[in-house]
Amino acid sequence: MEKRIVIGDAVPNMPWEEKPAGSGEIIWRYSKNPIIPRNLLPSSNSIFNSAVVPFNGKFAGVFRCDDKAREMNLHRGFSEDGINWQIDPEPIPFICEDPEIKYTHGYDPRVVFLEDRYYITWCNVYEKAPTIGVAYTFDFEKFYQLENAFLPFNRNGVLFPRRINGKYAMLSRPSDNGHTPFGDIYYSESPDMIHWGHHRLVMRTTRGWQETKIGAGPIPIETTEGWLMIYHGVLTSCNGFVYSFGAALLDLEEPWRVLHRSKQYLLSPQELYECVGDVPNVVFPCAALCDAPTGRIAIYYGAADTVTAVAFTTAEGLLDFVKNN
Ligand code: BMA
Repeated sequence: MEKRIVIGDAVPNMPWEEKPAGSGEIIWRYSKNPIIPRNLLPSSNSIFNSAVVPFNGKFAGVFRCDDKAREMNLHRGFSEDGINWQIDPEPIPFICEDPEIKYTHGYDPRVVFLEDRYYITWCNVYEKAPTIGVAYTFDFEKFYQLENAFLPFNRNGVLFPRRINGKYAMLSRPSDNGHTPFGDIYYSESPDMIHWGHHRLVMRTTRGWQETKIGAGPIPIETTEGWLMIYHGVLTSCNGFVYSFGAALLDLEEPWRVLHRSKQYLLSPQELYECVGDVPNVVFPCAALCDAPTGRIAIYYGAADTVTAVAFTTAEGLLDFVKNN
């Protein structure tokens, strides 16, 4: 049992796996990856880059399901154990009073429990341009869509799980309308989840696996030493983009201040399901469940833009990694 360093709840009811004997890695893949095959739904071409949360003693999630027309959509799912999922065949019917911002398509969701409800952020297609969509649900039955957080073009909108200095807080990655060849992580605040400002730069790209662009991944994990932010980074190889992920530690009260950042990646595409698929060489994390009493973490990531996989680590291991690398 680790000493308690994570602020949050227990997530006891998932089949946690211990680090394989003899492994020197900080992070280890679930033995039965991928957990969600591309064709779980009759209509799906691929199911990846998806977000899950503990819900009513079980699990709920919002899944990126690209269909066989290659439309990107958000679908609801439930699970008893966080591993085996039942996903709705139809996209979420968001309730939205303003036809101007009404959901048409979306991708790369994140989900967080914040105060009294679950918020969903995603890359929303508004007037054919990507920006950050925001919605909430109390029960995973009705989903209410709010204003888009930012102007296009923006991706990877990730909320913090509590207010910071009295404000809602979000990370995001201003981008372009295509396969953005640049991108840094920014921090923004809002008093009401509608109006966003107080924009601050958090981190720029740097060398190696994070040389081309970076984007926040799962909801940051609150620890006694700062916010643990798992993020993806992209390297441009002679064969195209390679998506890996690493971690950084952000100041608790001023999260735009980076305390530590990993020079090495935590996980890069190396298994066959990460290297081969619709977009080869992609691992893209969108959720991390942390069992606060033990510090165990399960990271959910999309692999090769095709399937969904899980990897395990610990908060203590991650903290040591970001501090020592
Ligand atoms: C990004 C997003 C992700 C995707 C990645 C690799 O721009 O579209 O959804 O996983 O590219 O294709």
